[in-house]
Order: sequence, then C-alpha cells, then structure tokens
Amino acid sequence: MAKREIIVLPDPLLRTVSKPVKTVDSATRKLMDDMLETMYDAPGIGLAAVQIGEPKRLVVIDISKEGEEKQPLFLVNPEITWSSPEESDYEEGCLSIPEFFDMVTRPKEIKVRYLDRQGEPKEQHCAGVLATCVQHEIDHLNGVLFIDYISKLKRDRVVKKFVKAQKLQRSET
Ligand code: GNR
Ligand code: NI
Repeated sequence: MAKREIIVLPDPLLRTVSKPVKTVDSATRKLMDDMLETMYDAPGIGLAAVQIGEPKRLVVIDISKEGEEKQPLFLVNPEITWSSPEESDYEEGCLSIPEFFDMVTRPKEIKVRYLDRQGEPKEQHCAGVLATCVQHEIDHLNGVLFIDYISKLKRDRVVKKFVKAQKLQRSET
C-alpha cells in the first residue's frame, strides 16, 4: 500500500464526473488499498478515488471508532437505489476542503448498490453516519461537494479562501 496526496479546493478535478470501473481487477484493488491507507493516515472516514487524482467510481469508507476493530468498506460503481423521505442534519467536513465544517441536510437512510472488492454485486441499507458518508462520497464521483448544499455566501467565502491560499503557495515556489 502507498499513501497518496489528497487534492484540495480549487483543483478542477474535484468538479469532474468520475468514470465507471469496467473490471474489478488487481489494479483496482491496489488503488483502493492506496485510498484506504491515505484515508486512515489523514485521518478520515471516507475517500473517493478522485480525491487522490484518479477520476474513477471507487469509494472507501471506514466509520469504526479509534480502538475498535477496523471495518473497511470498498464500493465500486456505487449507486443509491432508495433514499428515505426523512432527512437528518450532520456537521460535515471534507479532506479536500481542510478545516471547514458546516451542517448539511440529507436523506436519513439510503440503500446503496455496488460491486465489492471481489467484484460481487451487493446492496446495503445505510443509516446514521454511514448514510451521510456514502452520500458525501457518491457526490464526489459526480463532481459535487458538500459546500454545494450551504448558502452561496458561505460557499463563495470558503472557495475564495482556498484560491487565495493556492496563489500564495504558488508565489512561494
Ligand atoms: O473524514 C470525513 N469526515 C466526514 C464527516 C462528515 C461527513 C462526511 C465526511 S467524509 C470526510 C472525508 C472526505 O472528505 N471524504 O470525501
Ligand atoms: Ni469529501
């Protein structure tokens, strides 16, 4: 496994639609292992492949708590097949938008269909933080970020901050 760099705002790759994975082969598994190591190191509870610069429809998630047994989930080509009419609010963050957090309202429960690490089709019912995380990651596959759900004023402010930080960094190198 290898740790990879996580891209941050305003990298245009974060706004691209990731491509479906055709076959779950050893290269796919290697990429997902790199994603998992990068996510654990960050640390984070989920990561989409595009966040390490690979616009493929691959997601890794682990919502287990520190000290608990790890529970990695590998989702290939995930699709939401059902969303509950009931919604819930959760304070979200994103490794590609470091140090910014805000409340997002999403369906409280979902069903997600995907291929697992072996390429086997699966369907899982998700609730709680897992439901939030799966929706956040599938959004990444479609070029959508959690800041798209907050007010334009707040979004413009955070994007501007990251554009400024990038310009500063460029002028130093
Ligand atoms: O680590 C993460 N925590 C988190 C918290 C609330 C809602 C979503 C997330 S996902 C995030 C990692 C990330 O950016 N995944 O794309
Ligand atoms: Ni994210």
